Amino acid sequence: MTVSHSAHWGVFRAEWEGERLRVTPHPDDPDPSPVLQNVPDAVRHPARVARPAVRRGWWEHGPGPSDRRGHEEFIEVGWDEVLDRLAGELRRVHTDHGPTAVYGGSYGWASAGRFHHAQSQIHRFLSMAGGYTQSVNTYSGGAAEVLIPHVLGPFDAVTRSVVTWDQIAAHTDTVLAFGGMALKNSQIAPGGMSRHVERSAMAAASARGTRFVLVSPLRPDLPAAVSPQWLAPEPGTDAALMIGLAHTLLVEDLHDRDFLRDHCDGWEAFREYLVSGDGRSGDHRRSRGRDADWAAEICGIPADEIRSLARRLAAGRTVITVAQSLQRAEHGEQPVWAALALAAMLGQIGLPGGGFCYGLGSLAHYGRVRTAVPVPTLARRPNPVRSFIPVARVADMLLDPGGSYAYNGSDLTYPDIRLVYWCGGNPFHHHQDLSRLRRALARVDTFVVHESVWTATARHADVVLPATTTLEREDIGAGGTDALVVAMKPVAPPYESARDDHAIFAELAARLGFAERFTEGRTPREWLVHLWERTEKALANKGFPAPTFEEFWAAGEVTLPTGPDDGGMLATLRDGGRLTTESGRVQIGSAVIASFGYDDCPGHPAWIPPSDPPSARHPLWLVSNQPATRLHSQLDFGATSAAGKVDGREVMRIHPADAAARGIEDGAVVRLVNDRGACLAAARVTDEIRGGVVQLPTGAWYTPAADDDPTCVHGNPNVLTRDVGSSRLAQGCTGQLTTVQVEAYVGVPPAVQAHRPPRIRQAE
Ligand SMILES: Nc1nc2c(c(=O)[nH]1)N[C@H]1C(S)=C(S)[C@@H](COP(=O)(O)OP(=O)(O)OC[C@H]3O[C@@H](n4cnc5c(=O)[nH]c(N)nc54)[C@H](O)[C@@H]3O)O[C@H]1N2
Ligand SMILES: Nc1nc2c(c(=O)[nH]1)N[C@H]1C(S)=C(S)[C@@H](COP(=O)(O)OP(=O)(O)OC[C@H]3O[C@@H](n4cnc5c(=O)[nH]c(N)nc54)[C@H](O)[C@@H]3O)O[C@H]1N2
Ligand SMILES: [Mo]
Repeated sequence: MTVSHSAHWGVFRAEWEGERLRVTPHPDDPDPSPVLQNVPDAVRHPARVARPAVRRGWWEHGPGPSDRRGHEEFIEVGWDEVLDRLAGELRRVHTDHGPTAVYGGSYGWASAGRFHHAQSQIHRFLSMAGGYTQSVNTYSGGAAEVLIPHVLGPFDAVTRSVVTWDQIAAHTDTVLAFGGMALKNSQIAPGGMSRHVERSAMAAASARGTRFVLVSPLRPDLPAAVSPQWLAPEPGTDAALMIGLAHTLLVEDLHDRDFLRDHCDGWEAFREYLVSGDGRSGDHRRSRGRDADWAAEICGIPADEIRSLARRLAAGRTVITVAQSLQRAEHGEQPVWAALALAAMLGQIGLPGGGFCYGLGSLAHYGRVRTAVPVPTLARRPNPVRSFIPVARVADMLLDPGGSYAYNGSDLTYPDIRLVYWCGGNPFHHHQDLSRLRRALARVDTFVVHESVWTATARHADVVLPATTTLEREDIGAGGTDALVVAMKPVAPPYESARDDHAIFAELAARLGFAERFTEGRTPREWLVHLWERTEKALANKGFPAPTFEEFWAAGEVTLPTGPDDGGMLATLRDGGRLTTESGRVQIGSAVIASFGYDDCPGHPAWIPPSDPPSARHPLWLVSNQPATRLHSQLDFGATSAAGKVDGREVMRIHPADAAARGIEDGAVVRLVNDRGACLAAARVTDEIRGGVVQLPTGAWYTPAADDDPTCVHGNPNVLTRDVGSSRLAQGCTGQLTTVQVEAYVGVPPAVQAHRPPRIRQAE
């Protein structure tokens, strides 16, 4: 039997051919993702967690700090035993330390499917259990999520559904893409995507005459088919390049004075910054300001190229887009804000196919119109306690209870965490400086993880509860910008004794006395019917055909109507509409941000040099970007992901000159090292990367060489990245860039055994 299913990388059909699961893309998908072919291995891979497992020390000696996490063997125990112990531990922590001592940040992408969505389940459970310390913002856009509401408007409203692919194909003359719009990235959309349109939209625009300018250290960040102009500035210097472009627009009188006067606020402060002292000369009056020559010195793009690019931007309909990667870095707020200022100077914000975009092409959700009715989702419950951290500050919190830090104009204090509960995420994938994360997690009393597979996070836990995958349960797949809603049907029974996250939480809720509130007396199927009803009612209210759940389920999918492609809230700005910012206009400067007094995020876009630039010891920039062959760490053992490795090791790209200087040959094993750690990788020598930069994607499961050697033999770049916030404004993740040395590996490289379970013993 063929069933329909949805994953973050696409909608697909699955059916068994003997022992092998055959997975084929949705027939209407014009550009399906190769990541789909990781799925067949997910059902019965040896990396699956088969039974509840507990760290021996925790089971035998009880909760408490331990540096044995990640080193000790596990004991398999029965479901009832482990749930009894865990319920007791939750009760103990609540009674002795209060609800804020539980960290349910639990950040992570989990899987498609709206009801069994792991984040929704854990947050519902922990809210009902009395509350918890939660996380705010994401690793994806942490800096932009705080900045953009100050300077433009609500993050979702002004980033999604404003400039669409259709508009670009029809109207845009120049697309200036900082960080590119890599097709590898737009394979992905949370909840699922039935039609990947980016490749064809870019091709259609290019065929009409749109010119694409790629600003990135990596040439593949825009498809070669659109013949982009490739500018490769030094990583982390985009804000300087943008300021140089802005200076040219100003001094050549190419800026839109009317737009700046009518729709912007704070222009004067930025203008003054452009023309005033640049730090090169002590004499303020002799300075030419932050002009193209100033920018060229910082970013490495010749000044005449900067000037001619500025002229081109002003010569037609231009859209400026900033990939999320630029803000996942120290001072990551600045390139986003500077790009907005540049777009404001061009005066095209709110025009079709023009103005400013955040993240276009970095996820398939951007650049599309939304569905006209809400898709089914499990509603969030309010957390009864107010305790939160910006998500990427997790290790700081665990290492420094009671410590204070600044965030978005407030001074906050880290809570004292005793129990960490993770469900649907992988901090040993997403967090920076993994040795530090290990030390941080050693300090808590109890670390609980629900996982389907033995990730490094599961291996570092005290209690590992085996979760089903979407392939083993029914659910509704929907994203909100893709019109298709998918009836996700199981293709396999639960693996060994795995259970649904919902079922695990329901069992714990029963032990803690709130089962009825948690389940509301519904079976999972009844929940699906309940979630569908909201969409069904919204369809009926708007006069659209409104299939019942039974009709939807029998059909396997339903196509929802979509909203108009009208430019959203930025288009209304031009007709006198007001934004939700402090002045109601675009904030080129912000008195509010200035009032916070942060020198790492002043009151207007600025160039702030990195605090850890390349040095004699660590001369290379490391770009650790999203992997082309999988979503983050998910299904790293799958066929597509495995095919991208060499002898099971992740591939690092390096420029021929940098390779030759180090005696590194294509395919050789290399060691990347800095003060935080080291990892191995396989070298790919290519001139598609800027000199002085190496690139190693995220997602290889962290695999330490030995108990006493944290070198990752598999190629996880987060052993190297720095665990610091973007600035005091947003405290966002800065994992994208760091500096390293790279050397040829001498000797026989250790074999990679990343996807094996840890040592597990049956309980006596
Ligand atoms: N150096 C560096 N680091 C980065 C980034 C970077 O650019 N550079 N990017 C960052 C970004 S943008 C992001 S979004 C994060 C991503 O970080 P994560 O979202 O944490 O990464 P995933 O690998 O998607 O982790 C999801 C985990 O959930 C598990 N899972 C899937 N479905 C279920 C389920 O139904 N139930 C349960 N219990 N578990 C499930 C999967 O097996 C997997 O281990 O990484 C960040 N880290
Ligand atoms: N295949 C695949 N696609 C994904 C994901 C995945 O795991 N796999 N993850 C998804 C998620 S959660 C997110 S948030 C998005 C993230 O979207 P992004 O953050 O935009 O994606 P990245 O691939 O990390 O970075 C994009 C490109 O930016 C370039 N870059 C890095 N540093 C700089 C710099 O300083 N300046 C300039 N100009 N360019 C720079 C790099 O060459 C990199 O390839 O991707 C999504 N798409
Ligand atoms: Mo992300």
